[in-house]
Amino acid sequence: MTGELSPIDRAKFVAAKKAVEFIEDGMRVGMGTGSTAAWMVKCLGERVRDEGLKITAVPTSSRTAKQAAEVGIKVSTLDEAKWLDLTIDGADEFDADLNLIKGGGGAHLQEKIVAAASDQMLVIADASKSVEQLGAFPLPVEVIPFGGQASRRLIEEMLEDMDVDGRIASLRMNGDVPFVTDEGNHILDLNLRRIGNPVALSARLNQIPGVVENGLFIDICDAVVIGHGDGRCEVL
Ligand code: ABF
Repeated sequence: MTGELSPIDRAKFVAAKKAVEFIEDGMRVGMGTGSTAAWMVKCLGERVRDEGLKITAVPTSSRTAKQAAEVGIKVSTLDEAKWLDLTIDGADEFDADLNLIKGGGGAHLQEKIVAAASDQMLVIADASKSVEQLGAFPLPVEVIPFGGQASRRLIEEMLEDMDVDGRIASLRMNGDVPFVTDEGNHILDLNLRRIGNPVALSARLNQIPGVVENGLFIDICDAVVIGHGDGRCEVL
């Protein structure tokens, strides 16, 4: 299945394959979203099929639920599973403290709920996602559509007080219309360039009415499996 992989896909694949080795029979597992997580779903599907691995699997998006069904993984809801042993998900950026930016795929709300309801969260990523300081990747913020312009203004005003280098919030589009999340909300992408204090920023964002959840994952991730284009992987 990996014969002609590009270096970037090989990096994602080896990270995903390594992470799936941590899954044991009977575990309740959260399945992330994105192209790296898609490799994880594929590898997990193989273990279910070839080894008869029995798991309770909870997807973090409609996309992942669909892919899971395609590879023969029966999915449950988080409410059915109640609590999870392990969640494996991708990220847009991670730093040395294992803080993350997520949400480039627009699924960070469900991803954060699922990760927070897990004993352990394992991130899988290629090495390009490693950063000294978070913020080069635009920070996704999920907002309810009602009063979206006012929420955007309040966010930009709040950013004046924050230790960041950029302060522009852009409504994510899908062609000519706003991008809509699985929960029916919109996404504002904050072009911050550098986030000096992710803890403070995350708290301030989530205090703004209309903000549902931001893409900063602070103290949620337990380890990162980093894949490299030559097939090596390491655990941070
Ligand atoms: C999800 O997928 C998101 O939270 C993150 O934004 C994205 C990473 O995507 P990819 O693995 O395609 O880079 O985990």
